[in-house]
Amino acid sequence: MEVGGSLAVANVQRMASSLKEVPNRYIRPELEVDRVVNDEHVSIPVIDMSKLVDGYGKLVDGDEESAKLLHSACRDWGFFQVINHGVAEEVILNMKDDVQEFFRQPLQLKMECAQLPNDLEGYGQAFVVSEEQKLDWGDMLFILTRPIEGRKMRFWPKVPSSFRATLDKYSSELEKLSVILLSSMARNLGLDPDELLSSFKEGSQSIRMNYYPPCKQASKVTGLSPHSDAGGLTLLTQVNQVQGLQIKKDGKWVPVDPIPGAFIVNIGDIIEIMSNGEYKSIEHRAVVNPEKERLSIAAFHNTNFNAMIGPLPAIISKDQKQAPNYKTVSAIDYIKLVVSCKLDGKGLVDQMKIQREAAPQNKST
Ligand SMILES: O=C(O)CCC(=O)C(=O)O
Repeated sequence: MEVGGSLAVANVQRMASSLKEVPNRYIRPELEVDRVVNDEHVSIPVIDMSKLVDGYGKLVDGDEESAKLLHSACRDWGFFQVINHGVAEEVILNMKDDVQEFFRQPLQLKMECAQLPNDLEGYGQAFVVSEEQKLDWGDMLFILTRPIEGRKMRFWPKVPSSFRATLDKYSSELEKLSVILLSSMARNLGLDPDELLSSFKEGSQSIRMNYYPPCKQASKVTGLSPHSDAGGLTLLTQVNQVQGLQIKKDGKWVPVDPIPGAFIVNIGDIIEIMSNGEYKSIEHRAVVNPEKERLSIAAFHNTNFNAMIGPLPAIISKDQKQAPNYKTVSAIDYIKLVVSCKLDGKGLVDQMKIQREAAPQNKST
């Protein structure tokens, strides 16, 4: 299925290794006015998954406190960290090692996995839709990992030799975790888990491995532009100890400090739309370090290609007073919309919102 691609731009890792001055296309004047909270007390909620599921990954009843914490994390933050999530440490460490090794290779070898025109997968940069657009200070390797029959192995690195098996294992473990999280969320939304999960059954999963080189003018560039994730649920791992993720909370940028071994989870636009706005996707961005490289791995869990993206009928009928706040479109049309947009805050969700005329005011005579 062809859904469109990204315009080709320079490789940032190579440029960074030889550059004296950052090209103007990477300089972001808006960063001068952005407010960043450097308050240690602002931290995203932490969810202990061992309180929500049993040793077999089945949801347990009873721990109201933890269920409520997850509900408020999804409703009020859109971002949280999960600990005791059941994904073996070895699976995460292997993934981190292999991703680091991939980016360490000479450009020529990495280019064996390069993006092609009209395709988002592969090694390169995404979301470049015009020659005038400002660019991000980073490269990425983007791979569709599920459904398995949709995999395009030409984009899967052969070096290091363990890469393909490592990514396959990581993909299946994160898929299982995402189903558990989605089931808990469905329950918190007053749904039968299947009312949400049916759209994600045999859904797609894609994994983006981000590489942000150090930049002497780090305060003037952006690693990844502010955006909310277009998909359902994202599970993020920071590969090395270099902090860089920031989320927008009450109009200010808040740095997120990852807990070692935890996943950072965020609600994507699809869950915002399906929950009719009860849960919110949150704008986030990646900043760059002046001295050290930074790497992250984001796993996006999306619906299957037959799903309809819109407020879930079960949510609307649960509360007859609720009108749908978002349009409903096919998953394919939704993907086309995503690919045609540059990363731009919550622009995509705004396009899906139903605009209502303000009710006419009663005129007193
Ligand atoms: O690098 C990060 O911490 C954020 C990555 C991210 O937001 C993404 O890949 O969509």
